[in-house]
Amino acid sequence: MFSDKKSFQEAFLKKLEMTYGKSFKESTVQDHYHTLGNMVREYISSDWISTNEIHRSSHTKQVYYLSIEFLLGRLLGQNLLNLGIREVVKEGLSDLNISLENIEEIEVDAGLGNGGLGRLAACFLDSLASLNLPGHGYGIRYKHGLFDQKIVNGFQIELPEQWLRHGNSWEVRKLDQAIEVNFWGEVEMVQEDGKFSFRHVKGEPVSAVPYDIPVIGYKTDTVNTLRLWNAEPSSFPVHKDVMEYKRQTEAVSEFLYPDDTHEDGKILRLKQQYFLVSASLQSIIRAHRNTYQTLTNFHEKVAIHINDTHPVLAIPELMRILLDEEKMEWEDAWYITSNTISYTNHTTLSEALEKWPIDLFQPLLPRVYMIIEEINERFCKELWESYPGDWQRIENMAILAHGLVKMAHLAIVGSYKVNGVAKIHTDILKEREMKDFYQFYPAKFNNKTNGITHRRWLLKANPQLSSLITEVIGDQWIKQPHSLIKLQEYVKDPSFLQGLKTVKQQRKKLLADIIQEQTGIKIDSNSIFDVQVKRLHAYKRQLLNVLHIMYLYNRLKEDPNFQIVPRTFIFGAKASPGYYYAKKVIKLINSVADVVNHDPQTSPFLKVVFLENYRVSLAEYIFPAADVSEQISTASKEASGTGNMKFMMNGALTLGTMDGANVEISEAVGKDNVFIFGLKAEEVLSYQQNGGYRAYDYYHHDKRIRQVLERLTNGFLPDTYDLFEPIYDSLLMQNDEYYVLRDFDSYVTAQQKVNEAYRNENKWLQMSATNIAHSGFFSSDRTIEEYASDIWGIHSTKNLLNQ
Ligand code: DL6
Repeated sequence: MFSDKKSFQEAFLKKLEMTYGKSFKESTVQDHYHTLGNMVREYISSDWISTNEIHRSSHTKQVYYLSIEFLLGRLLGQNLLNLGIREVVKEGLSDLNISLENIEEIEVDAGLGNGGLGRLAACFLDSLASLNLPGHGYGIRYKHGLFDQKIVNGFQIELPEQWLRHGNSWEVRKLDQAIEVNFWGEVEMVQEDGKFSFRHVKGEPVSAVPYDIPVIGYKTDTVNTLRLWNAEPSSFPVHKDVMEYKRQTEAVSEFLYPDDTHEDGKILRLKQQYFLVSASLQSIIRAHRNTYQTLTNFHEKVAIHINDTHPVLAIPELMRILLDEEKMEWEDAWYITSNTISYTNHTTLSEALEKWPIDLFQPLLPRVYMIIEEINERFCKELWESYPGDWQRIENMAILAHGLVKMAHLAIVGSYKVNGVAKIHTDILKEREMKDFYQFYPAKFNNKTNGITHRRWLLKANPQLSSLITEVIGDQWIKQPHSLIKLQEYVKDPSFLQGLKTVKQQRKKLLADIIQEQTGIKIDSNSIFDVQVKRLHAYKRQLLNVLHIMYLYNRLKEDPNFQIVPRTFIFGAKASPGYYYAKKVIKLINSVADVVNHDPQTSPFLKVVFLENYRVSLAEYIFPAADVSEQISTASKEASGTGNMKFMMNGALTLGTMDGANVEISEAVGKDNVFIFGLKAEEVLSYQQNGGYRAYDYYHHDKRIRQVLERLTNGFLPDTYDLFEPIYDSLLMQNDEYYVLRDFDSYVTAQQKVNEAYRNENKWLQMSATNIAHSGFFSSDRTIEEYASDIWGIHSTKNLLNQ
């Protein structure tokens, strides 16, 4: 049906009529979207079946990526592109007077994630399928993804997200494969054949119903699966109050928790974690049993990766199944489990390291808790043998301590590999945060620097730049992103640079139009587009950016000789609804924008835009238009960052600290092609350890800082009264935990360098081209190849597919 535009048109019209019982004339864009979506899903169904069949029959090892978040964004455009049928569809629709772009635009993002961690999982799925690797995702089908953000009067307001409102063409409900997950209840000891074992009984069952979404590789026959679990009432409820039971059950997959750092210890969140893990493991084991009739080879045929600690209960749950259902001995079960599970750590922020109160944990998951107790006891015994008498060390490393279950400790003990997400992050884990564990298990620890799928973030998001690149070096880069390095030969080529300039200009105009439409603010598309888009968090230091804008404004007002290249500062960020400080910063950005944008003296040089509801589909318009990529976290705090990679790939220059993957970006392109500033990670860590930082000193000695901070609270920002006092206090009374004032001067200097560099257009374009040329390393294809060979031991099934 997609072989040529004629047969596509016929199939499209027929499908439209059959699905909606409407004539073409009566149909809506929504109808067109779903018709096309259904056609694509049907089109790939035979490849989907044969991929599964090949994985089964070839007995190839498979990886299952367990993640509480998958931030997919829109699927239609990417699927058409990966299948290589976008042009046929576009032409076919255009003959019917339908715009494919309009159809693509009405798709609501699948926003089942908060930020970096969830988007990484989505990039990994694309790379696994595109590299023909047998790898599948398991997650939760939240009814409401991350909240929709509205900005009202400069404040963030949250609205429930509704991605399923019009149905979802991509998923297939598989009721016949539903699984029961049990909560609460008790543990019973049973004797069988003279052996004692345990059983979880009298639990409250929740039915986990799988919804499968095809993951289509780029121009290959591989179609992997993302399986999302929906929580529904079981057919065998034990609850007396049926309505209450239904409500409690459905609540499990109702909402994505809107916080990527603070864990607030809600029982529903723990329920979600166990729901994901138990349903996934039971389903993986069922498939394995069907193929092999035994679980003794489980670890040889299955790798299970846990994305952060949220799915760490996979460890005791696998043990439970092997012990209680398979009746294995502890040692055998532990051998299989600890050779199946691997774990990625995504943060060193202590508030983000999950710890669950035992009081809350044990009643909800009694048998799982018992198993954790046993794992802990055996682990502590091992520690005692290695470090006899070193009680302090054992207490620090224990899984259960001070009334808490320490999820990261459980993850390290039960996994065969543990990785960080950028070189500096892994080093910090090894040398500081997880030092004791690294000493005990040196071989487990490894680094896997994050990556992003260049097929979404370049090929799809920036077709103009993609065509230019292909004109110059051919299209090999799409399958082999490291070959982008061939562009290095052209970084001084005038016609390539001219092309780059034209593309950037086009994309800036497009974003300027979107900004005007969404905010009413008219921006100069010749100004420098300086962008910071990411979750709002104190450590990411949007505050440093906004204080610098206030400083620029003051200079422009006071110093007639002060000149800058016109600059548009663009922000996009959601704050967790309960994160008081972060919400204040959003209001501050908007208040500063109000003053700056309405001042006729400064507005030709300075504009500030806050784009509401930052999400994947909006990001696809932002990255291609950026000149400057703000990556200004306090060094040591950002594990990797992935936005930094998306900007670089689209030719923006990084203005950043030596943190996360900025370090590797800077090494790849060389110091002359990035703007680095601020404290180094060692300096931050040394301040933290030894003290010696006094924010007041910077306030007293730097007039610029004084003036800017005073303006936070002295009425300069209209109608804000004492609104920003908490921000002022965080910097001075609470001694500036994230070293904003400490890095202020160095940031101002780096910004001046940006300003000067931009004046030399040719030089800037060369820097931009150099960044694109070196961005291939940051493709998730490279990352996934490393995971596949160093951690999972899985191989491409390309040859099998072609047989
Ligand atoms: O690894 C993906 C992404 C990193 O790029 C970010 O630097 C890091 O902050 C983020 N971590 C989280 C973890 N939050 N918790 N827990 O989102 O992971």
